[in-house]
Amino acid sequence: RTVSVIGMGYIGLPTCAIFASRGFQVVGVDVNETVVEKVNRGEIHIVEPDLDGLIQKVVAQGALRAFSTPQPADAYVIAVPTPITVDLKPDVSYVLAAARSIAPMLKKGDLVVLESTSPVGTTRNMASLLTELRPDLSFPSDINGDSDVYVAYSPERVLPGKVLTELINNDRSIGGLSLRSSERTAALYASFVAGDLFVTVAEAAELVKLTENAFRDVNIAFANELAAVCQDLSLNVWEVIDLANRHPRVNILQPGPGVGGHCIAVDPYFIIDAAPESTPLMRSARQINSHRPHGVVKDIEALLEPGRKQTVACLGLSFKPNIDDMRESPAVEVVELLAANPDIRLMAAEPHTRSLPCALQDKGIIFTDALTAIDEADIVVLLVDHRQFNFIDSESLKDKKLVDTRGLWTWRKARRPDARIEGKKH
Ligand code: SAJ
Repeated sequence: RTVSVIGMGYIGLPTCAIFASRGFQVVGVDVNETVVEKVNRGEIHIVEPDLDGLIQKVVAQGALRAFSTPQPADAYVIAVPTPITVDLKPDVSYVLAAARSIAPMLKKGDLVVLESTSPVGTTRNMASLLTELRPDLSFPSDINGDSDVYVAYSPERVLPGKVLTELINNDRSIGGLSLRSSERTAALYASFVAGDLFVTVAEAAELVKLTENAFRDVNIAFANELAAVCQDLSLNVWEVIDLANRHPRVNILQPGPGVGGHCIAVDPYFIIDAAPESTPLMRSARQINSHRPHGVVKDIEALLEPGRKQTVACLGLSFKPNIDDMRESPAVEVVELLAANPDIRLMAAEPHTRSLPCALQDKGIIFTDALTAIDEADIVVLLVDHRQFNFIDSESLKDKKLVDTRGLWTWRKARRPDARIEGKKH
């Protein structure tokens, strides 16, 4: 049994590793030659706990081999990027290119599963393209019918930093273009998924994936809006949220400098694009979250004393805590905006990387460690709540002006010990 995974990125590579560890012969395909060479050496090009050891093992066993062009298999799993264009339209060209690349190899009995986050209708469009390219084979067209090749959508929903455990333990939706396609897909994933598998139609499975991330975006926008309300009313937003969340049916997420990464900040646009008249809430959440970095910069600039150049130390650059990924990071955007202010001497610290990302190079920003930056700063800005920053001594922050976008110092560390009177259930 051979599985080919097209795209060896943040999702494809761990998926290759898991299939290979469950007895499949796995062929990983990526257009990037460097990725292919690295994987064939048993190395990885992304940071993800425990993945390096697993890849090393399955490559040494000969269960995973990487190629830059597609190879024949019995099942094809497509895990390529689906970005948005500058005018916020979904770009499914990588999915269609992947389908084109496997079309010549398809044979009767094969399965094609799309995993990439995709606009509603993409799986069916992909099947239409395959039908055009391979008129000699039949593809699913009727939910109850049979076909030569089976096609389904089954989105990943794993959290970067916990990918291996979540791949195994999370439940999965499976949207086959026919019931037989769903059955085949369920059998494939049952080889490693310990969670439940839920069968639905392809379009519903596509919308489910987008909905999960849009829900999180709206919830974070709510927290960010509440942060603005609390600023107006001189209240501590983290305390308000913490106490509101003690209600058994309230679960508000955390405010911050904005929403980064390549999922939550992107996927709602796939829904907005498909139903522009019906999505005022999602659109407004996107606006609130993508405007946050500008709000943070305004708060920092309000602390500057006129007529004197002051040092601002920005702590953290990644898009969320305890990872090195700086793609679409709101922290990077804050630093980039601050770099344009001639009254600021700007310092930045990011314990997970050795240098500034491209977007911040040649802008006069001093890249250093957190303690040096704090020491020299007039204003300290906490942009990412990395574990390391928990250990910063409050003495070193004593005479500094603080902009704490994650509530690390202003709430999590400063919680009053006498503010909780324990009830009988304790
Ligand atoms: N964030 C906040 N406040 C919060 C939580 C997050 O401001 O309370 C910010 C983070 O700092 C970060 C951004 O949101 O900048 C996104 O981080 P995240 O941890 O919420 O999500 P991702 O992008 O790492 O992964 C998400 C996950 N989706 C959901 O939790 C619904 C993951 O399960 C998906 O598989 C992934 O998107 C994906 O690939 O779609």
